[in-house]
Amino acid sequence: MPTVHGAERHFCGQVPQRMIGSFGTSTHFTGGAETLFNLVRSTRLATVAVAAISLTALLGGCGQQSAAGKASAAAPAVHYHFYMNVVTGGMTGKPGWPQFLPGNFTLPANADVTVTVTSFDDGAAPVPAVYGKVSGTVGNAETVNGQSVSTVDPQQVAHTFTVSGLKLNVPIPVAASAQSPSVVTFTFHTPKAGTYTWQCEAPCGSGTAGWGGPMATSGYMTGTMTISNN
Ligand SMILES: [Cu+2]
Repeated sequence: MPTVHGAERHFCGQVPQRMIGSFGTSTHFTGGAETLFNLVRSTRLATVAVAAISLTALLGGCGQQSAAGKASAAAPAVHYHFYMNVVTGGMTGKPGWPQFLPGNFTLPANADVTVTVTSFDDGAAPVPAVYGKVSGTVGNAETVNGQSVSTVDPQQVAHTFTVSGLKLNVPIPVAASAQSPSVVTFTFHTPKAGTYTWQCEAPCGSGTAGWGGPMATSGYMTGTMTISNN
């Protein structure tokens, strides 16, 4: 039995690729207040984009079934793409405070979302082996600089994007250098609407165990992933 959400995702064969939360070419991240402002603004735009898509589905209906016929039936579901950066404290002027940008964000419910994380951090924060394993993504895999992998050497992990409530774990390896970021891409199916806490499980913060500072501060190495129906 098709669900309401399943039906809404097809949009009658319209553009299958929607870009939300697109933060542009992250390899040229410059840091500073202006960039941070743009990121916040983009997050807001992402929410608007999701709302617009739902409205299109609502208003557009699914007419012309016979004309579209087979093409309509075969049209891929709307596929979202979400972009995050991991920047170092040196880049934001807050040494010792690496940060996911954005750290608090909204994604559509019950959707396939491809996430690209571009990490500029060239420092390792070794993790227990379990956090070197990719889980909860399509195929339990991620790509690292274009290459599909199911694990990352725990000693070479810089950060993880982990949502324990969803059994989602995405290790992010150290960047070759600050000028040559690690680009990690994964696809996951978002759950029903709600709020989910994500946490970096690599002790990249302050204090003797590395779990202080950014690791314990929302918007840095932990945050809220809001899953929304519109
Ligand atoms: Cu981290």
